[in-house]
Amino acid sequence: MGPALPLLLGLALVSLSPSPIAGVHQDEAYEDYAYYDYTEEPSTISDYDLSWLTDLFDVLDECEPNPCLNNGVCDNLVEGGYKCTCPRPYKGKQCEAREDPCKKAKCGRGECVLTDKAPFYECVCELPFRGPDCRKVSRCRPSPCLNGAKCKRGRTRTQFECLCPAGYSGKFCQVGPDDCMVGNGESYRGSVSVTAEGKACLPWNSHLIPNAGEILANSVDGLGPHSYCRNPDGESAPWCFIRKKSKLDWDLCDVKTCSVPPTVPVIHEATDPPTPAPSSGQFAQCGKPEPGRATARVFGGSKALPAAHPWQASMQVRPRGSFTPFRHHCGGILVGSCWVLTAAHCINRMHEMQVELGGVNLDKAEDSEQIIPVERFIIHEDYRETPDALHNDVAMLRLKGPKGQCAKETRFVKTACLPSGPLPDATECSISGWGATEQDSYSSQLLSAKVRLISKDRCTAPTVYGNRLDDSMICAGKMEGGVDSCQGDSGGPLVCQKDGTYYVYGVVSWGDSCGVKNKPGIYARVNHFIDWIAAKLLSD
Ligand code: 4AZ
Repeated sequence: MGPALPLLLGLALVSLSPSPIAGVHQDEAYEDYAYYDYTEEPSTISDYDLSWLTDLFDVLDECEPNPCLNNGVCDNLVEGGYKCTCPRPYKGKQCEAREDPCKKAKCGRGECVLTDKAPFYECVCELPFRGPDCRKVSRCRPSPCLNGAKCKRGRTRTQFECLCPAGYSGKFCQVGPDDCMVGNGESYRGSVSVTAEGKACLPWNSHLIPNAGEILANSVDGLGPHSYCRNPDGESAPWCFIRKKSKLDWDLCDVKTCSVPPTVPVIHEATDPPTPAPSSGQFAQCGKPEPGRATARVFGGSKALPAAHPWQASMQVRPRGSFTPFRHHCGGILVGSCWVLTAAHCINRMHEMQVELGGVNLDKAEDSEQIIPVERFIIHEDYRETPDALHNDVAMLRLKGPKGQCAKETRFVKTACLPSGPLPDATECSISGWGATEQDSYSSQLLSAKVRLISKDRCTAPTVYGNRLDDSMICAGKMEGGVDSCQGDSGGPLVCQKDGTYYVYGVVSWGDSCGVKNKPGIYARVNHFIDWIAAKLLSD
């Protein structure tokens, strides 16, 4: 059974819909009212009990709380619903998206990057090209060489070279003798800006990087309007995005390892004291990734940054009774300190299970990760697998530990909130997992993508899934294909943001193939299972 909110919204819709026979209904309502009026006539208008009217307006105020993001201004529409007026450069129903002025900009021999001020873009020229559209050529005037390097003109019109002083390197001699990294370079803030193969790094605010606008708005993890190599996601070394045959790709950079301990202490983020779990068995907060990091995700290049999906679990298995290493099998979603929501089809009674929380790289032991054995599982009583579909594909994993004290709440490990009602079709949500990509059967790095909720009508069209769907399922993805969940992502989250909080809206379940046109991903519809999930959470 669904929660109360869908019912409320249903009522609101009924009261809102302009009916062709509205006049008749109004007359009837008036007659009722007139009769009541006659028997108990109030002395003044203020004596009428108008609370029903204010109640009605309460229900109808779709701008409370403000659904518009990024300082958008909300207006209720007469015909129902709301409209957000978005400040530039934001757009979309809820001002959630950013316009891409780079689509129209002409940057010649340069890269179009997003900026904070109108016209919200600029061209970063590939020197010696210069000017607002990178079409002028000027090699050494002014000199692009840094650290006292001399600029030397080459034979052709565009050739130049920076002659670096001893100890300096890089095309512009920007890499100094102390430019080095410690460990895997997570704290590296130096100036190397080419990959190990010598490819020029794209600026982190390049419009080619799907989340460039958000990276720009939250200059965290050393990312910002520059093209230096960084390691925000636990890679083996600093890396950067590059252009490869006009497509976005990424590669590691060759940064020197420091030979002496750096003078500035390296702060290890994972040593944050964990917030004590409250006795209710729930974490202090749900659905809030680390401030500033929530939006600092890198998609498209498809890498997800640490702490951006802190409810993401890797469900790992090995044959029961064996001592072979655990391997990633499915995704999961942390919904309580001791409870992970996953897909029923991920569970095999012959498997011993554990979950890994707080990590992004499955091939590496990370300081931020927590590995917890699974004590028991509960498969939904109505779970059914047919050749056509997976019905009621949800299960709960009870982690090992005393009530409320299994996973510890840290900046890398947090619960997702459970939704309290439906979200509109076309809401932008995100999926994440270590599942199959176009290239590989599994990804060692956590990947993430944006998808949209797809209406039941569109998804049950004969060319899509026809009558194979039931109320336990929801469709999300892109009808045109390309962005989707896949094998190995099953059991993982489809989360949607509302007023800055993330709600788990779906559990990756099934679909015809992956990323194919007209075959979006099918997710177990969490709204349909709220009572079932809550009962398990409260049971223990
Ligand atoms: C799977 O096999 C699977 N494209 C998961 C998700 C989707 C397809 C298959 C959706 O686990």
